Amino acid sequence: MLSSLALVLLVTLAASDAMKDPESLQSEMFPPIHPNCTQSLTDYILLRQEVQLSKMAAAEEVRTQLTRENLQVLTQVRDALSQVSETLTQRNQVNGNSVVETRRTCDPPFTPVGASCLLLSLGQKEDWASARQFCVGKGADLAHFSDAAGYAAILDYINKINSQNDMVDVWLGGTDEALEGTWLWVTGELMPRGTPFWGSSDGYEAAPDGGRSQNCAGLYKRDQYYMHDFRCNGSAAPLCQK
Ligand SMILES: [Ca+2]
Repeated sequence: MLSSLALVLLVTLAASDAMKDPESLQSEMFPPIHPNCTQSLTDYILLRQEVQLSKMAAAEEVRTQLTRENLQVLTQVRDALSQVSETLTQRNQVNGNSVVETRRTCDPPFTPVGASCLLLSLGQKEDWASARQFCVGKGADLAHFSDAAGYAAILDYINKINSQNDMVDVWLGGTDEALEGTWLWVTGELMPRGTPFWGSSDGYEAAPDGGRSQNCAGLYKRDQYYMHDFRCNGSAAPLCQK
C-alpha cells in the first residue's frame, strides 16, 4: 500500500515538471538579476552586453596606460642617448678632434656606398687582372666586403647601376690563385664563406667549386649576383672600391 502511494507521488511530480510553462523555463535559464525585477530576455541580454562593454573599456584603459608608460621609457632612452652624444661631441671638441663623418664623400664617377666609394664600369668587360689594373689606375682596387651588410650594400648599388638588367658579371677583389681553396681578398683578409655570399652552379654544388681552373671571384648575374669562382681569364665588369 505504502509503495503504491510513493509511486503515485513520483508520477505526479514528473508530470508537473513536464507541464511547466515556457515562461517559467525561461526564468530558470535566464534568472532576473534582481528578484523584484521582472526582466524580459531582451533586457537581460542588453544588461549582459552593458557589463561586457564596461569590462572592455576597463581593459582599453589599462592598454592606454601601458602605451603611455612605454612612450615615457622611450622618451627617457632618447634623452639619455642625446645626452651621451652631446657629451662625446664636447669631449672631442675639448681634445681638438673633429667629429668623424660616417658617410664618405666620393669624387665622381665614384658613388658613396656605406663607408666606401664604389664604381661599377658596366660597359667594360675584361679579365680579372686587367679589371684590377683599371681600378688601381683610379686610385682604388677591386671591391671586397666583410659581412652580409657590406655584401647587401654592394648588391643594391650594382642593381641600381644595372637597372637595364644587362647580363653582365662583375669582378670582385678575391682570389685563391696563391693557394687553392684559400680565398683571400686583395687586402690579404680571408673572404667570407658559405651563405649568404656564395651561390651554387645550376642549383647543384655550392661555389667555389671550380678547383684549380677557377681562381678569381666574381658576382654571377645568372645566379642573382651570388659569388662564384670564375676562370681568371674570363670577361666581367670591374667593380672598383676605395
Ligand atoms: Ca680555385
